[in-house]
Amino acid sequence: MSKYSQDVVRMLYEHQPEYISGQYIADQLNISRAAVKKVIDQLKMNGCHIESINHKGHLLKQLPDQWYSGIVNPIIEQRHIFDYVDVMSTVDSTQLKAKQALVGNQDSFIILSDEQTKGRGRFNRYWRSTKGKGLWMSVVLRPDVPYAMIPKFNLFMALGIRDAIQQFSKDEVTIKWPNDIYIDGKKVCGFLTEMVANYDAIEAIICGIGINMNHDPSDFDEEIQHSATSIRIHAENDFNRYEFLDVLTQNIERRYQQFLTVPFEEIREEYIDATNMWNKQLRFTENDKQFIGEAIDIDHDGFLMVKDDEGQLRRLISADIEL
Ligand code: BT5
Repeated sequence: MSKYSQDVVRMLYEHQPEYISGQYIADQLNISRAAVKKVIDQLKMNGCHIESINHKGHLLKQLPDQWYSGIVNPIIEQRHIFDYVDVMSTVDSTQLKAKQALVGNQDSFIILSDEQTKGRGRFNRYWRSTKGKGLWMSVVLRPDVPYAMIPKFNLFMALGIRDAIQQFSKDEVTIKWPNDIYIDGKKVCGFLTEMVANYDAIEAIICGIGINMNHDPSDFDEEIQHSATSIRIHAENDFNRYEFLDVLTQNIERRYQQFLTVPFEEIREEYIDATNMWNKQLRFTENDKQFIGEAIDIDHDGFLMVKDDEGQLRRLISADIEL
């Protein structure tokens, strides 16, 4: 693609729903009108839905089902906690890319991709990351905190992600402790937090976030059709992926700052209210062992308190839970 394509997409996006003339774009970028036309033709060929009318100009009719760095960059530049964002069209896993990119520097950044060919969940389980349908990203941060704080990071992120999705969903969005976000009994997001550490401190936190955004029910393959949902399925209005990225990263920034400055206790009630696991029998898997029990509380450190079916109280830091 032309080196001006990102600038042109950004201008079209910022001017929606107005048309902008080829001359205006040419003047802003200091290129010829013929060059602008070439860029716009290229964008159209790449699936960007642009309407061009003589004497009126060009209008971005529909948002492309892909991430354009020309629109993504200005959004992330507003977030103080990130140095940059790397926008990719395809990648094995944003998590793997992030781990490679964090070596030998102190940058905090985001890797965002339209598609992942080897998206991974916890315990190396697959994460289906269909092209153009979701938000597949990894966030690298550099908090100066002890290892023991990592589970707490997850709790703050869960609230940030939940709040962001809720702004776009007409149905209630809930947290399934510790790693999932649900709408209407189905998983809309899975995330995980990993870290790179040296002998005495954390070098980086890498938070991988997978959010189903634009899927119709038929876009999910058989294995997850009964258990997965997307924001679009529950959205009131047309869903704008860039607005969502803006809101999501604002929430991540806010919760990250909270994570650094307040104890979990301060958000504990809010977290409990946002969680969907109370008052029912659940199946837990912890270190390959299964048991049935009822979640009864989240304690001051963010551990899940469970009463198992033998009446014994268990304190979990992580587990697989079937609702
Ligand atoms: C998670 O794992 O839920 C964490 C997923 C993290 C994915 C992000 S995407 C960006 C970054 N790059 C990566 O490679 N990973 C991160 P877990 O709790 O283990 O759940 C995995 C299970 O969710 C699978 O075994 C499937 O049953 C189900 N699943 C897979 N893809 C799904 C999807 N798109 N939507 C809903 N459920 C899915």
